[in-house]
Amino acid sequence: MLAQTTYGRWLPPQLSEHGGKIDQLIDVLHVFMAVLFIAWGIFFVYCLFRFRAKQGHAARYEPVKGLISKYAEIGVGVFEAFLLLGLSMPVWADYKNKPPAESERLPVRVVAEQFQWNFHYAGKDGKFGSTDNSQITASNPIGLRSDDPAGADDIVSVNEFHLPTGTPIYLRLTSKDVIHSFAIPTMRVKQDVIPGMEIPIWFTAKEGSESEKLREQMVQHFPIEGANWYKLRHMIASEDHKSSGGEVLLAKGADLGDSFVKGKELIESLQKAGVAELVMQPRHPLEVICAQLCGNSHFKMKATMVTHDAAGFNAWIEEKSKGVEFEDF
Ligand SMILES: [Cu+2]
Repeated sequence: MLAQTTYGRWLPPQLSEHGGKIDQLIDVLHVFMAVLFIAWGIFFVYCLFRFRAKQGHAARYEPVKGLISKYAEIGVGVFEAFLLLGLSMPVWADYKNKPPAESERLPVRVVAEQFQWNFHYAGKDGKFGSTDNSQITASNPIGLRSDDPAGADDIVSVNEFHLPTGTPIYLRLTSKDVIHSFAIPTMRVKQDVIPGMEIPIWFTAKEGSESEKLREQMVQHFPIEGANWYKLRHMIASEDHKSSGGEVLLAKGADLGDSFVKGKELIESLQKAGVAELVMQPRHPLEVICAQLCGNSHFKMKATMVTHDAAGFNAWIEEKSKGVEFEDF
């Protein structure tokens, strides 16, 4: 069902604390580039017309002495310097130079491989068990050592990234095989993952961006005059919905935007297919993807991201910390 996903036409929703500034930068850059593109394009077409070959006109070879073009060029240069020195560098420095304090952050090791994401949590004791590549097996993908007591309660989550909102997450990224790129579009996080290196990256998910809340926002049920009306926001259809006569009411991939779903037959079709969640999918899935073409199954290198409030996350750690089983020893 979740094979087809899309992030919409512009930027995906922004759920991290630092991401607003990055979005602002992207917006400013795009608007500025659009203005330059249109202005230079108009000027180019004007020149083609104005200075076209004409009978009895010879070209002059001295440069133009007009001041307008000079001022325009200086203006563009000054604005570009402002973009780099005034906007980009402070935003980037603010984000990259200040790792969260050790006492506040949640450390998670991320071990990438063709084609999955392994998330290693320290568990209840807060201590990471040591790993050994020679102990890697199918059920122990990061090679956690069975003789290290610190690793007894460690959690290794394959393709499922659980995190609390409002807490700085401190990731240490490494790879078992080739270069991957750890990317969470909704958190504005992207970092190359390189074998033999451990690269730190950090971010904080905004409070209120818990998966449960988001899901509730996405699908709301409205009982009106005895019929179920669905308000399906930010959803796309994952299959065709047809009337009894075979007419397509809602085509696969249709984006519902913010509109109400209307029409008796369509609602019946939705109901027949089960609850709305089964036939529709969020337009903005919360997921970790690989942004580096890392092999023939790169496209399916994805992890689900599940955001919790602090209590929900602690409950998850509690539940999963029961101990790692090493079946293959
Ligand atoms: Cu990859």
